[in-house]
Amino acid sequence: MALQTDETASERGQHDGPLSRENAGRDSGKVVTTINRNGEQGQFGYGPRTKRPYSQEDYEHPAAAWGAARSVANVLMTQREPVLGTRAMFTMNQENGGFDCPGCAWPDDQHGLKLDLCENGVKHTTWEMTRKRTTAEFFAQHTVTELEGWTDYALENVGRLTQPMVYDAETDHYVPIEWDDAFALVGETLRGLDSPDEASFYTSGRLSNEATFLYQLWAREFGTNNLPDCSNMCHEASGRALQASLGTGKGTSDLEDWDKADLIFIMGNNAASNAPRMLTALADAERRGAKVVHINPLVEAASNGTIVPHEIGQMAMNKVTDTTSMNVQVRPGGDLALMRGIAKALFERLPNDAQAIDREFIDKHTHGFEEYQRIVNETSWDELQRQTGLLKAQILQVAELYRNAEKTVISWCLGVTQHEHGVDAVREIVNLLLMRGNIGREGTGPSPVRGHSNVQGNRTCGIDHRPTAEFLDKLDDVCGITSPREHGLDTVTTIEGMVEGKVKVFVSMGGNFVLAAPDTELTAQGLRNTDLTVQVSTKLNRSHIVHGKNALILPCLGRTEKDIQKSGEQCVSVEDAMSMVHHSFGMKRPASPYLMSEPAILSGMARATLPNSATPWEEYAQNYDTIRDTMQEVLPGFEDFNRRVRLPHGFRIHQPARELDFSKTSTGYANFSHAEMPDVVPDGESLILQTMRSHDQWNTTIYSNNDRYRGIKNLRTLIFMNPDDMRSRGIQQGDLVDITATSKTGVHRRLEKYHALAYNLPQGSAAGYMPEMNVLIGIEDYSTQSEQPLMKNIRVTVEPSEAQATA
Ligand SMILES: Nc1nc2c(c(=O)[nH]1)N[C@H]1C(S)=C(S)[C@@H](COP(=O)(O)OP(=O)(O)OC[C@H]3O[C@@H](n4cnc5c(=O)[nH]c(N)nc54)[C@H](O)[C@@H]3O)O[C@H]1N2
Ligand SMILES: Nc1nc2c(c(=O)[nH]1)N[C@H]1C(S)=C(S)[C@@H](COP(=O)(O)OP(=O)(O)OC[C@H]3O[C@@H](n4cnc5c(=O)[nH]c(N)nc54)[C@H](O)[C@@H]3O)O[C@H]1N2
Ligand SMILES: [Mo]
Repeated sequence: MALQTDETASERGQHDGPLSRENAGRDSGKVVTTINRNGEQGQFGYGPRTKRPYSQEDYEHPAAAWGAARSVANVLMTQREPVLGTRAMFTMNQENGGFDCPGCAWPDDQHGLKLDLCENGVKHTTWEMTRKRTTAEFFAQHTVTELEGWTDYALENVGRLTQPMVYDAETDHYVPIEWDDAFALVGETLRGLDSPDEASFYTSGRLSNEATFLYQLWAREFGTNNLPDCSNMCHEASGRALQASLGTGKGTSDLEDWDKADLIFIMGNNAASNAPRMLTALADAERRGAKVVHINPLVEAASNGTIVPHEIGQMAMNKVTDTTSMNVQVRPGGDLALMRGIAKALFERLPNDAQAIDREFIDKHTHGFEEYQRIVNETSWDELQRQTGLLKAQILQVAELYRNAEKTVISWCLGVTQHEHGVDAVREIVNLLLMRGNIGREGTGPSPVRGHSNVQGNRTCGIDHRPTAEFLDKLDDVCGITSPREHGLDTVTTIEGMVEGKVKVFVSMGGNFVLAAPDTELTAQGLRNTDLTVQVSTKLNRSHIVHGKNALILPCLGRTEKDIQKSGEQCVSVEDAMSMVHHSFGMKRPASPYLMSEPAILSGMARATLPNSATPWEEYAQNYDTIRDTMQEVLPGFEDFNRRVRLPHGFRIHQPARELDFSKTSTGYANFSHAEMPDVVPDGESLILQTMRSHDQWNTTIYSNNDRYRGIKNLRTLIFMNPDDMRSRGIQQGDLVDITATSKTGVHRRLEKYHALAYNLPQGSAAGYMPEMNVLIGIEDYSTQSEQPLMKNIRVTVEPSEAQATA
């Protein structure tokens, strides 16, 4: 098969040297801040560099149609993996073996009959399985300073990392290092610290349960709870809210519940791009007459109808299945008010409709209902309309659907959590569910849509900078260690700690911290300030280029690859967004013979750090069954782990709240919350900017500059604006604009020369892409409820650029 791509070398951005205005083409967005050492300005779109013109058109096709197949084919081609990529599609997410899709955390279909694949899962998998390689020769050819000028697309596109590398300051090159020497460097540096709290251990949500357990064990045996993770930027708010309301950090619904619900809310989630396999559930829902309500300032593609990916026949006939009943374009941050409005409508019906709420459920299982009812009744419709940006009639319409549904599932994602009042908003969602007893029954429940494929398992298995005493006691008891009791650093405080010189070692299991975190410039400064950065990764990324005084790149096996240790072939396990734990077997030959598995790397680093440790680190790495034997002693719900993980669908972790056992809350009942309604209406001048993903990206990994479902080609340096907001600022379609963010403490941060594009979103709001726009998010801009950075709520002003581009 011919391996051709339609991109040129210059578009790959590999050979065109440092970014300059001349070679930026139309993609002319510029940050005023810089993360490069030489102080040179100019980070543009993080995707491939292109001179092609951009375009925007209305996207009217259903989600997951033939465009999806084409888009998959493009990635397969550019990654030179057409054959294996296709085969991978058929071994992913299968009940009898195969590997867990390393993409999102949406659960596998329980019936085991459907080939439930998705475009973005295939892209994600192919990106990992690429034939391209980042070799020692590559690093010998390019200094780190030179690589600073490459786009992020170009960095990852060099291919899979192949051997451990260490930074050599004298030559400004990464040079090869033996694994044992790398471990020794980690061990020596950590042992040389004045306190274990001078190290911070980050996790991106891909790490398997087994590796996760070893990671937190290493950190705690060493003596710190500094375990920041991507959850700190993602669903921290959900965890805290659900814990306070229900005594569990997770949703209680599973896919069966989605299959039985007669009403589903999708709040703040771009499902067609970010949880594409959800489209199957939505199409099924529509077919059986269930209602689906999309609550989002944008009308996202999942609400436009879908062609269900596994229904090949339908796909061939281009047969569209509807996926929506209603779109509710709430104002950013207005979700709490909307939930309250629905509750108010139900209360107002009570005199004539006693069944509007479930009195019996409320009396038997909940606490704090009267106070909640009082607060809701006291909130005026005027204020509810103002805060939601909706008309009372629209709210009543949603309330009507909710009243008439027997069984409701409410799901949400980052549009709800990445706000100042994210915790209150999630608790308000739970209030609404409790009112009608929509929990602990089939077809009901809260259902946060998690992000990374194992981000939920990471928390379950101990990644938590605020661990409970109960967990630590058990860990200490079983593992014979003495864990520290003080809470550790999260993402935001780790950045602050690095900048202040208090955090001197930064270890990262996966991820791309410098781009994923807020305040890019400060985060970069922090990382550069450390004595050592350790990146365990599969692909080259910006966090290898923005590094500490010493720096290690430790390449690991990906989830698709065979993992052979002393006791034979190993499997790992993951937990999906609905608490199902199942195993994952790699099937492919490793990208390089020098790669080590994540458990083996962790074991090596731990041994070098803790020479007198009684923990059987070596045995753990040789046979993961022994890790699981220990885990089942420590983690509730993991009894008989080794047997149950090998069952065809794995097992569901027992969850008391799902059985209406709320004994883990402060009152022993499900708690209604009584939050004050926040004022989320922007003043006339500012807009509330949200940062989101395009269709063709996985967090900081950008596959292309297209965002198909939003009709965008060849452009990431854009800001979507309401046409009225453009008009009142004298901005025409496509004009270059400067964006100035004002942080909570009044600090300004700026992005220049972004293209303003008209889009259907509420007046006063705007949208653009992460991670480019992270430079606008100040370190001080985090929620006081969850410490989550305000990634969906940046106060900005937008004005025409002084000099319009001459592109
Ligand atoms: N293909 C692909 N899949 C992914 C990822 C990826 O990058 N690519 N990332 C994974 C990860 S880690 C995560 S956490 C998830 C993220 O999944 P999403 O939450 O879908 O991620 P975003 O792209 O940030 O989209 C946020 C959505 O919230 C909406 N929104 C913004 N503000 C508000 C608001 O105030 N209220 C409401 N109701 N809606 C709002 C936006 O319009 C947008 O639709 O996806 C996971 N899956
Ligand atoms: N402005 C803004 N910022 C955001 C968000 C937002 O919505 N807006 N979303 C936030 C969210 S929800 C998240 S989850 C974070 C994401 O933050 P991260 O999880 O830190 O970032 P990723 O881009 O997912 O990480 C990609 C890198 O992971 C490595 N990798 C891939 N597979 C593996 C593997 O199997 N093992 C190992 N060891 N490494 C691997 C590769 O080297 C790749 O370059 O970003 C956050 N940042
Ligand atoms: Mo996430």
